[in-house]
Amino acid sequence: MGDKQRSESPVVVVANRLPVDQVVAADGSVSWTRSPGGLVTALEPFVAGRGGAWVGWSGKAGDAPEPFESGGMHLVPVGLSEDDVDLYYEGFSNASLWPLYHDVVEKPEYHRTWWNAYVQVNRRFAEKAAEVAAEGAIVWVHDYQLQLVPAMLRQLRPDLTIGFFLHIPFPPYELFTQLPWRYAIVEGLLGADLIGFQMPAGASNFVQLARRLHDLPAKGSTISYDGRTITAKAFPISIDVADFESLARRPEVVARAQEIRQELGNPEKVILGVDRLDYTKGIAVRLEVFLELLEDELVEAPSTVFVQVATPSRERVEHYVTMRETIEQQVGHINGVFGSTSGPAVHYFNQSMPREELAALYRAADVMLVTPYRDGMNLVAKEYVAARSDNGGTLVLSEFAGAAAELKQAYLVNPHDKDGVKKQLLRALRAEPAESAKAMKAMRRHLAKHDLEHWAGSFFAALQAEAQ
Ligand code: ADQ
Repeated sequence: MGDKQRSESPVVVVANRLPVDQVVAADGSVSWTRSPGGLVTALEPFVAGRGGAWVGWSGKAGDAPEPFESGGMHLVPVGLSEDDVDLYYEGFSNASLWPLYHDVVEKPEYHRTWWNAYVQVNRRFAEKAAEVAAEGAIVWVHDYQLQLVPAMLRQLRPDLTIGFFLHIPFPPYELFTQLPWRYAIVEGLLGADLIGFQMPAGASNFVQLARRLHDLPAKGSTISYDGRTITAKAFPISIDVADFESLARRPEVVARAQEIRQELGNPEKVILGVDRLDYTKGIAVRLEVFLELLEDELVEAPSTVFVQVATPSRERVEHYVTMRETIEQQVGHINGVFGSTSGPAVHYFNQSMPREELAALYRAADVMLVTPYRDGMNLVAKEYVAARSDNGGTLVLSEFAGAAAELKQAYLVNPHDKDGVKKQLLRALRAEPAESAKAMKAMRRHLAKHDLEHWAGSFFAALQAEAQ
C-alpha cells in the first residue's frame, strides 16, 4: 500500500486542514464537501489531475479516516485527538505562535506540554507526507502550524524538493527570540529548499535569524546550511480576482446590494468591516473611532451606519472569548446611545456568510474599513477591490496589512493612532466620486495581474527550479 501510494504522488500539499469538510449525517454516515477557502482553488490545478496528494486534518478530533479521492486529488487525513487539538492547535499554534508572529498584540503563552504536542503532530504530518510522495516529488508545506515538517520530512526523504509558505507575518529577531524553542523552529524551516513569505520583511527577518541565531552564511535571499542553499523570498498571496469579480457582477448580487441598502434604511453612507473575529484584526479600534465620530457629531446615525460582520473563530481560546465580549459591549453601548427606533448605528453580525452575500455587502459599502494591527496579507481588502467593478467605494486600509504594499491608493492608516484613523475615515466618507473611482481603478489594475494563479504559479515555478 505504502509503495503503491508512493509512486502515485509527484506533487504533495501538506496543510493543517484538508481541502474538504467532513459532514456526518444523522445515520452516522460520513461524506465530504469541498471547503470554500481560496487555497483549495489556488492549489487544485497543480495537484488535481496529476495524481497529486493533499495531507491534512479533517477538522474533527478522532482517528484519521482512510485516504480517499476527491476533486481529482488523493486526500490523506491526519488524525488529531482531542488533546492534540487542545495542545497543538489551540495551544501552541493559536495561543503561542499566532500572537508572537503578530507583534505580540496579545501576550503569547509558552507551555512545554503544548510544544511537545506540536513536535509530535508535526512528525505525524511529515510521516504521512513521506508515505505518499513519489521519488523526487515536490512537496509544498503550509503555514505556522507545520514549521517543523520541512526538516522532519527531509530526514525521512532526502530525495524530495520541499517548499514552505507562511501565510502570516514572520516577526523580527527581537520578538522571535522570545520563543523557548526558537532554534528548533528555525531548523525545522531550514529543511525546505524554498521558504515563501507574504512580505519581503518576513523573508529578511528569517534570513537575519539564520545568520544571527544559527551563525549561518547568508547572502541576499539565500542561506547556506547543511551543504544546501535555501531561498527565503516574498510571494504575496492573492485571490481569484476574475472569479470574485464575476460573482459580484451577477445581477442577483447587484440587486441584493441595493436591497441591503434598503434594509439598512437607505443611509447616505455605509461603512463595512468583514473579518474573522480575531484580536489582530483591530475591530475594537473601528468601533472606538466610529463612537468618537458620532460623539463629535462628525457623522450622524442612522444616515451613516457601520456594518460589521465577524465570523466566529477559535472560540475555545481565552483571548478570543474576552475580545468577543469587549466588542459586543462596544456595539451595545454605541447602539444604546446613538440608535433610534428607525435603526441601530452599528449592525453587528457574529456569523459566517455565503460568498454571494459578502460580495453584495462589498458592493453596498461606501467605505471598507480594514484595520488590522498586523496581518500577513488580508484577503478581505483584495475581495473588496475585486468586487467593485463599478469603481465605486473607498478602502481604508491598515499599513500593517501585507495588502497595503500593493493597494497603495487606499486610505492608509496606523490603527494604533485613533486620530489618524478618524481623519482617514472622514476623508474616505467625504471623497469625491471621481477621486475614489481613480484610486479604485488603479488598485483593480494591480490586482488583475497579481491574482491567486500568479501567486501559486510563481511559487511552484520557483520550487521546480530548486528541483533542477
Ligand atoms: P485570515 O486571517 O483568515 O487569513 P483574510 O486574509 O482576511 O484573513 O481571509 C479571510 C477570508 O475569510 C476571506 O476570504 C473572507 O472573505 C472570509 N471571511 C471573513 N469573514 C467572513 C464571514 N463573516 N463570512 C464568510 N467569510 C468570511 C490568513 C492570514 C491572512 C492571509 C490569509 C491567506 O491571517 O493575513 O491573507 O491567511 O494567506
